[in-house]
Amino acid sequence: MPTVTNAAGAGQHDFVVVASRLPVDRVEDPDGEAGWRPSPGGLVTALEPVLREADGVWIGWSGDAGPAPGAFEANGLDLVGVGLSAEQVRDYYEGFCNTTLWPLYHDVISAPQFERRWWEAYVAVNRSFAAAAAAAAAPGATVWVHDYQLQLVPRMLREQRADVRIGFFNHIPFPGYEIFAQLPWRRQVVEGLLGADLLGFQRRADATNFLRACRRAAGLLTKGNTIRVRDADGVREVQAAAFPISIDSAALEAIARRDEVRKRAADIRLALGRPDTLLLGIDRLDYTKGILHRLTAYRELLDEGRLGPHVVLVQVASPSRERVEAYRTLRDEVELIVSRINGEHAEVGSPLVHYLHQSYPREEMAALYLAADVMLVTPLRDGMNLVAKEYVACRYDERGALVLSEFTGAADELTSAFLVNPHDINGLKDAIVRAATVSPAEARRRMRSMRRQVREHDVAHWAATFLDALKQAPG
Ligand code: GDG
Repeated sequence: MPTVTNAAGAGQHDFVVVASRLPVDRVEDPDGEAGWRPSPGGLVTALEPVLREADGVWIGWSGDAGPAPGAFEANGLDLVGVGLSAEQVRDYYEGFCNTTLWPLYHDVISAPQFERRWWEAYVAVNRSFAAAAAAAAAPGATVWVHDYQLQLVPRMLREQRADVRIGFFNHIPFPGYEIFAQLPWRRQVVEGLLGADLLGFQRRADATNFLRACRRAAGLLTKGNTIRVRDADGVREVQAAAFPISIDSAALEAIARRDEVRKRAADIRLALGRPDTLLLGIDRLDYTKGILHRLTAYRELLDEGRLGPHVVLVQVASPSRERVEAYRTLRDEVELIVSRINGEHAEVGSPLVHYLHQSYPREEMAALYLAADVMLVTPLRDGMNLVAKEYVACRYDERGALVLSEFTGAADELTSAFLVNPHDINGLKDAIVRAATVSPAEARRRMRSMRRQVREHDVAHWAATFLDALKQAPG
């Protein structure tokens, strides 16, 4: 039995979620009074029932520089805010997380930068999160740590609290060893993660890449999904496996079925001048999402006159990481090609690309999904891609077609999509044309099969499967 090494300082929560961000945003009312507004995402929807049932707490950062907000309650959930100084936001968040790890783990689509100062900030911030988790967890609690921003937390936490059960889930890809090996701190990252009892990845390939990194970067023995780790308490066995994340399919479908959302979908098509075909892209404005490849394919199809008379593209690119240079450059490149397409092909009053650098409420997203004939999801690398699953969940009418990059986790599951290699612009163009001209019968067959997958494997199923495996992990 594991020992309670810190029972005196143990907290009171039997279930602790540790994620880079809190599930709320700080807001100010007109009188300058600060408060918190829920920022609903898939993760909080999935974990809310578990949090309520197990007297849980969510530890995260508010998104603003400043002192730690500490423990508070919002929307009936217990939350603990970790504080980041302005320097930590720069070095840890914008630096190590978004300019080192993000591009490295996405197959170096953009060149990662390795700065020793950023690594030191990463260690310090991970230590703050681990301390907050150690203080909140009751003896024998379950702690679930999320994502690449917090890879050192499992080991730091285990060193303080050998009694707790620790799970870790990586939302983004885990790269092949030849790429991971570039990281000057590769051994520390592997050892940090191995403080967990169970490590979850989006795809089998990510888990395999991690197992290889354990052998190569840390010289450990692995057998199947199991890694043998020797630490202060002797030999432990850690499991690494795939747990593909999903969405709250039923809730999203219910939004799409609302009268006002269906009306809005019809109004969107009207506002676009009743196109014969409506193509749609929805992404955070991120260089992993293949937005430029998609726009290039669309532009060439227009140049060649292969798309029929009235085919319109709506591209929502929600603002993201705007202080990071690679994101500013991408925005310029996207806006240049959008204006070239419109400059060369549009007529007065009817642009061919409707580019929206804004964020929308979920109802508007559902209306867009419902209005679109062809959904374009073309990342160069993506852990899962929830947008693809959201499109499928909204299409209760069994219409519409999905063009989906092979390099997303979703492609392992949504095999009835029109699968593409986004680097192959000719192949991408052919897939767009096929999706735009597919017969209604074939479109229905494909959509039905994808909908079955998304309905049966929703986010609640994902969380339950992971937490069940964590309970059973050898530890
Ligand atoms: C990471 C991994 C993995 C986007 N714009 C708006 C908006 N969104 C929502 C989408 C979707 C979510 O954001 C984006 O999720 P993705 O999965 O597509 O991508 P990442 O943000 O890169 O997420 C990814 C995910 O973690 C989960 O593990 O799938 O691979 O990179 O839900 O709908 N939502 C609203 N307005 C917008 O303007 N309301």
